[in-house]
Amino acid sequence: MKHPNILLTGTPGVGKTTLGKELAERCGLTYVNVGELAKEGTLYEGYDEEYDCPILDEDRVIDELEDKMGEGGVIVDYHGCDFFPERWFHIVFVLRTDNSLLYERLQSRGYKAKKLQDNIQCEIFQTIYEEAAESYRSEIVHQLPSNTPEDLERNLDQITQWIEQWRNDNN
Ligand code: DAT
Repeated sequence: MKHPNILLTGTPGVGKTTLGKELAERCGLTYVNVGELAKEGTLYEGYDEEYDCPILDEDRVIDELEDKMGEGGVIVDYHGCDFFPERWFHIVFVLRTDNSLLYERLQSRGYKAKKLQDNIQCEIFQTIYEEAAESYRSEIVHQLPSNTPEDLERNLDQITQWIEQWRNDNN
C-alpha cells in the first residue's frame, strides 16, 4: 500500500466534509462520504421512525468499500466508526466543536428541535470519541479541535505532514 487510509469522524456539523475534501485535494487522496455513498447506492436496511432517517446497511457499505480500502489512499468521512473493520485505517481523527458553535452550524443546516438536541448531546457526551476509542488502538486515535478557520488550516497542515511521513516510511 502506497498511501494511508484515514478516518474522519465526529458529530454531524463538526467539519468532516470540509476537512476531508480539502485534504484529499491537497494530498491526492480519494475522499469518500459514507452518507452520500449510502444515498447513491440506497445502502439502507429500513427506516428509523424516531429519527426520521433511513438506517444504514453497514454490511453493504463495507462490501462496497472493501476493494478501494485495500488499495489505500482513502479518506472516509462518517459520523460513526464502530462498524468499519479496524484493519482499514492507519489513523483516526475525531473532530470536536464547542457546543455553541455546533448549535449554530446545525441550526443553519435546518435541523429541528429533537435532531438538534440529540446531536448537541452527542457532542457533549463525546459519544463518537468514545466509540472511536473503543474501536481502534489508542495510538491511532486523535482528537482535533474544529471551531475556527485557523483550526481547519492547522488540521490540514498537521495531517498533510503526517501523510508525507507515512509515505516516506512505507515506500
Ligand atoms: P460535517 O461534514 O462534519 O457534518 P461540515 O464539513 O459540513 O461538517 O461543516 C459544517 C459547517 O461548519 C459548514 O458550514 C462549514 C463549517 N465549518 C467546518 N469546519 C469549520 C471550521 N474549522 N471553522 C469554521 N467553520 C467550519
